[in-house]
Amino acid sequence: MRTYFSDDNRLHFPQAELSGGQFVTPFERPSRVEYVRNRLLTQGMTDIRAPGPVDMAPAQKLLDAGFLRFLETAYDDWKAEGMAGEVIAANVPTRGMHQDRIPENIDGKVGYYCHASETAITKGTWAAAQSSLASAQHAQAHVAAGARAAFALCRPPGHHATKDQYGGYCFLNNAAIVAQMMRDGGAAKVAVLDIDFHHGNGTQDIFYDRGDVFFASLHGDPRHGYPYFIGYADETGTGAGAGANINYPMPPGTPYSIWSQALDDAIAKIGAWGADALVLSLGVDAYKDDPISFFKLDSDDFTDAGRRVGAMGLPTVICMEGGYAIEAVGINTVNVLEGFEGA
Ligand code: 7XA
Ligand code: ZN
Repeated sequence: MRTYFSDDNRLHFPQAELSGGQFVTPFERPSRVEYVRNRLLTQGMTDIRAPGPVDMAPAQKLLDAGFLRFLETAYDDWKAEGMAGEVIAANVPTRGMHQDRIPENIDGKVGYYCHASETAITKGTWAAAQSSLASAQHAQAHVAAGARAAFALCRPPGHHATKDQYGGYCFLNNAAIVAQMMRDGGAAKVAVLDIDFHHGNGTQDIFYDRGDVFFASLHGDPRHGYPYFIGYADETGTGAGAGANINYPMPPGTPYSIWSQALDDAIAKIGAWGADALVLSLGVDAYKDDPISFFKLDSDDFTDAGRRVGAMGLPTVICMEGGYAIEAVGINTVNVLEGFEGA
């Protein structure tokens, strides 16, 4: 399986993440994807290519124009206002406040466009987010040209980014944009299967009212884990999208024996729905030693999960999402790819 990967991911590496009331080195850091790249090479998956240029047109079609402009200019606007540090949201519109008025002040704008303040924007964030999207787009082009599957080693990840909000380390929703590109390329029905530990709220947001893209997410129960306010089982889609969204929230300590039942159910539902192409949002933070998650999957389980997804037989673009047990991230990610290829 071919991998697309951009060194420009390194342009995004905030000094700090607000976690547990402290500023710590971000869990989402460049070494994560270096471990994946090294593991790919160790395992002989050496077809790793730099993506060509990003195409922003599909993002512009799918996402809010003001949000894209914001992401592009936020850091410069922040600095122009005399802010000393990186861009961090401190004031957000909560219950009882206006949800639809966008402040002119950059501090206010950041609060409007951000849903989680752990995620900082740096000078290089926009370029890195675009390079991440470029990897996903070129993986999609490779599949459109006839490959069974391709792996986009995206960083920063994307599945928490909505039409008009960033957060959870995500800025541009790579998986959603690629799903739209598959639709535009001729696939009648596209499914996004999200096996990252965290609910793919951004992908759900983007397709919630659409009947042509099915979204399934396996994740930590939002009563116990980020993103906390979305990801419940009763969120099933609306309008034309009614019935095309399915969530599998699971409790702390969930082992593979339970998790894999949810995976099988999601796979069966995607099959019954009639998807003819698949995007896999691949996070490996369901791993037992992940520092910010609470499932109990072991490394071998990821191989088995990959096998089950590969057995779906669909043209598939695999986009990297989360995973923070740094040294195991490479093993677990490549295990999924190997399982997929061995199906
Ligand atoms: O899939 N998403 C992630 O792995 C990022 C989760 C961010 C959690 C931060 C909570 N403050
Ligand atoms: Zn995650």
